[in-house]
Amino acid sequence: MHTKAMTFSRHILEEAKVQQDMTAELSSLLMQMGYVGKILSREIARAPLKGRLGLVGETNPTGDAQKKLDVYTNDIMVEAFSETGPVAGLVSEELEELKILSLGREAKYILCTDPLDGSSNTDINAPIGTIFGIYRCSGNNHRELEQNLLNERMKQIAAGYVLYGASTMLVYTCGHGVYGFTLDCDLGEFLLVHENISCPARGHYCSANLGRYHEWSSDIQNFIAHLTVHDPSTRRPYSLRYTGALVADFHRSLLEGGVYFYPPDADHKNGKLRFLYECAPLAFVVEQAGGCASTGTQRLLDLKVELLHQRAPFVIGSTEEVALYEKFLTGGT
Ligand code: AFP
Repeated sequence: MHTKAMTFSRHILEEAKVQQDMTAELSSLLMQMGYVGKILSREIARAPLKGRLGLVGETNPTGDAQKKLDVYTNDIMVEAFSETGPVAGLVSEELEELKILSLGREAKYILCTDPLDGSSNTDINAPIGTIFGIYRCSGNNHRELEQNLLNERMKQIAAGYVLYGASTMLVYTCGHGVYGFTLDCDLGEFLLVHENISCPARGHYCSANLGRYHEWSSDIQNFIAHLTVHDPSTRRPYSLRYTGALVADFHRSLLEGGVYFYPPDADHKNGKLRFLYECAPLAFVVEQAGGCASTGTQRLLDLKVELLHQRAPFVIGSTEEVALYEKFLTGGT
């Protein structure tokens, strides 16, 4: 079985034969991301044995309490991409500023990442993830790179995530479909399991932190009232699934259909999730799979960002549910 299987590296090489934008530099960057996914998978599994659970006692640039694993996985990410040439700059949830990694000729990309998504799950052995978005870049120094990234003169050309769950999965797109690979730990290879993933146009799961229900606008409360009405002819009520790790909750919507949303609340006036390394990469993935991502009032990827750690209201998943959410938010129902 394994001799026929398509490894992640071979998949990238095959794509490079037919996709012009899959340059040698992008291929090597993506392969390195696969390698990082394997290291993180191993280190996350060992964390309880190595004393790497619990809090550090510091906060990250957006005010979240940092877990030891947040810092450790960020250090691994920085180290892994400092050793290779294609990444000019790294934007991470755990770093205040864009970090220059290389200004060499090969350094054509900016990597935006949340190295450890869902940190509240680390200490209870629940799913967590790594999110990445890759932007083509130009710029000779820190200021130019950051300005170009924020002015959207750089295009997101690849994105994906690694999900550390019952098994470790890597899902990626480089703008020509979405592919999902499962890590075979014995072989040390990500093997293709989900070819050309298509997000169902409609599902019956919804994911949101309903603990915030009373802080949400009446439009969103009405949307929830709609989803929870008992009407089997329209497959309602929807079932609630919420792990507290965006990657895990989104992954369910991507494969099985449904909707994930994180609207503004009392503590997060502009939503909680960060645009560059949480929302935008998953938006790119979902659109490539035929789904949708929005702020509730506009396409997510059309949003102009001014700050590296800018937050955005976020809804993502099946086209029908995202459209319905927008309809409730813009007074269409
Ligand atoms: P981090 O662990 O990277 O900070 O991400 C957590 C997260 O941004 C996202 O993964 C979850 O969907 C969301 O927060 C959960 O937030 P609540 O605990 O407020 O529901």
